[in-house]
Amino acid sequence: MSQALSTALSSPSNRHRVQFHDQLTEDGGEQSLLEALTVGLTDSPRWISPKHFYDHRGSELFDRICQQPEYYPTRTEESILEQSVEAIAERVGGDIDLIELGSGASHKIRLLLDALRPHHYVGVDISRDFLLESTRRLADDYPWLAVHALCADFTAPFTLPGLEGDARPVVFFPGSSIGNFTPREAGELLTRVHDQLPPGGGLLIGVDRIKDRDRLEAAYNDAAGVTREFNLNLIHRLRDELGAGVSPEDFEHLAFYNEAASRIEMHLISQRDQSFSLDDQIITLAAGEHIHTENSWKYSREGFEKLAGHAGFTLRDHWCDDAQLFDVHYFERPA
Ligand code: AVI
Repeated sequence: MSQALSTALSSPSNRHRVQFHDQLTEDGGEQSLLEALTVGLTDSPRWISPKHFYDHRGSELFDRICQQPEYYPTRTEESILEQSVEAIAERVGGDIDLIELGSGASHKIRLLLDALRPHHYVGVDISRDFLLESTRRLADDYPWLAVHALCADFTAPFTLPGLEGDARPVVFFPGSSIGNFTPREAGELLTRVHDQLPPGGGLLIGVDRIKDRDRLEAAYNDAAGVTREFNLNLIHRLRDELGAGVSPEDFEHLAFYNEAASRIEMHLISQRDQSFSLDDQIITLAAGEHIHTENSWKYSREGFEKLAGHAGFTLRDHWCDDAQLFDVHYFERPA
C-alpha cells in the first residue's frame, strides 16, 4: 500500500483484528482543515465543504439525523435493502470483497453481510475515531469477517489496501452521499471508482430521488433541531480546533430546496456583524451574510443511471421503495 500506514489493532473484547490503514495523517488532517476553511471563508460568496462536518461529534450528529422522523432517506434505503437483500445477493453474486465508502457507523452494511458473505470488508471514512469504533464493533459482531478500516478522504484519490485472495471487489456507497458532490464531481468520483475496479467489479449505490419540496425541506429542518446542530458543528470546529473567536449562538441554520438545480442547500447565516481571525487573516461577516455549507443533489432514476453510464458502468439491477423516494442501483464495470 503506497504511503499508507497500516497497523493491526485489537482490543480484549475484539478477538477479531481490525486492520487499520491511515491515509490521513494527524498533521495533514489539521493543516488541511485550517487551509480549507480559510480558503472558503475568504471567498465570495463564502463556503465550507460539507466533508468538514464529520469530526467525531459531527459523525454522531449525522447518526442522530438518520434517526429523525423527517429524514426519510435512511429508513427508506434501509427498508429497500432489507426487503431486497436476497435479490441483491443473487444479482451481486458470491466470492466478493465489500468496500464501503463513507462507512460512518457501519449500520447499513449489517443488513447485507449475512446474505452477501464477503471475504473482506473495508470501511472507508474520514472520521478516524468514529471509523475505528464502528469497525471494531463490526469485527466483534461478525467474527467470520476480515475487517479493514481505511481512514481516507474519498473525495480525493486514495489507495485501497491490498486484500488477500482474488475475490471480486464490490463498492457499497449508500446514503446518497454521492449527492453531496456536484454532478461533475460525482461523475469524476464514479469514474475513479470504475477505473479502480477490475472488469466485473460492482457498485451498489443509494441515491435520493427528486421529489416534492415539502418532504425535502422537512428532512433538512427536523423539529428536534439535530440538522441545525450538525450545521453549527462547523462553528464548533472553527472555535475549538482552529481557535477562531466565534460562537454558535451568532449563527443560524438555513436549509431549502433549490428546485432549478435539483438540490437542497444548507447555509449558516451570521446573526450580527462580526469578525474573527483565522490563519493570520481577519474574516469579517455582516449580519445576514451566508456561509454555504452543503449541497445535496437529488436525481431522477434515469438521470443517475446516465451519469454512471458516462463513468463507464453498466446497469445490472435497480430497487426502490413503493413511494419511489429513493433508489438503490447496482452497476458493474463491464468485462
Ligand atoms: C451524507 N449526506 C448524504 C447527507 C445528505 O442528506 O445530504 C448529509 C446531511 N446533511 C444534512 N442532513 C443530512
